[in-house]
Amino acid sequence: MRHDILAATLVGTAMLAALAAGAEEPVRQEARYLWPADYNADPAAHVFNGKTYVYTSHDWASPVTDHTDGAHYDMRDYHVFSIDGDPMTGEVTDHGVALSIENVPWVAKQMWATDVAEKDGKYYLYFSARDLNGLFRIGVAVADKPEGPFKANPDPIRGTYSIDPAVLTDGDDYYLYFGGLNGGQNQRYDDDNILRECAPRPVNGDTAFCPRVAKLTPDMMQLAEAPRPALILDKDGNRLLEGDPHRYFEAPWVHKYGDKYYLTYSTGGSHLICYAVGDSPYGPFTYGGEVLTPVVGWTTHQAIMEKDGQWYLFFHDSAPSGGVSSLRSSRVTPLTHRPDGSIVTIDGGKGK
Ligand code: FUB
Repeated sequence: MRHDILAATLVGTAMLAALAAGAEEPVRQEARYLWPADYNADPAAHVFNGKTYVYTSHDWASPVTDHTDGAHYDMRDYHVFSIDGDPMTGEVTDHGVALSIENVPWVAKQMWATDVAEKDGKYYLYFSARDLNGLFRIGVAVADKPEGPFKANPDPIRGTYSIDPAVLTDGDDYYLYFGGLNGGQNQRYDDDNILRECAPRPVNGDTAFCPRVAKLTPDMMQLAEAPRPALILDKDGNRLLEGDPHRYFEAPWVHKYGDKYYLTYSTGGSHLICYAVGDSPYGPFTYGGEVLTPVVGWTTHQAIMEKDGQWYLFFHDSAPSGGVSSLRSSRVTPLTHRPDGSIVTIDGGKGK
């Protein structure tokens, strides 16, 4: 069977199965590993010039064994891949290192998740890493081609903190989302963006943290405004609470479907990818459901993109490394929006 027909059949079958079983019943479907030769995580995927490009953190067997605050996620560079044609079957090319710690003077360690946006034929790679003070900041690097190489600015973007940048391109406007809890340090900044010297982690019943959003300046190099919380609300309009397995933890990603903005994110310890829907890039976003149930490994981190009329979910798991949480592998699988705008939940493969 041709792959596009196979994918369509899988999606159609998945949708029917989900509808028959109830909206939140996860469907099992094919998911392709993108780069079996090595470990790579936090995939950020976009179509540039008709081709799919995937930017990943590059996991490796670091000697760091301290798991406090995610120290074992000790990455030192990013890779860029392209996929010809159908992301589920097309040939994957590894274009090598997109950006290395050696070339970014402000970075001390831990190059965590990244994303890339295109504007006027230039490509801007946003990345999170710890600075010389141990604080996570977000930097930007520029290239003339999607495959790089990217040249980093000597300083991080002013006013940024925490981790996991993701950029939404909305017409002529570009919005930067970021923020992750615990090792990602978001709890050290309240909604006023001010760094606290000592900030307790939230406990059950506290108002849950939300990712941050700010418009980028026209040159893509700085924030055009102070970051604000992209609120995630329940159906009654209340902020989700710490202790809710669907509350925000890290990995924001926003895609536009029709005239709605879909914020997807990881829930951390409950190991879900969830979505929330809003009418503006700033939110508020109303909780919608689960996109992906737990994968093998502790983290997962997603990107969602459309190519040739089909939507795709990119994510990672630790199955190929036998469950080592800091040795992850990126995958892609079709994603389905139902006619009512809800998303069909995909089985992440961990089982009960
Ligand atoms: O890869 C390091 C961190 O783990 C990312 O920044 C998070 O999203 C999680 O995937």
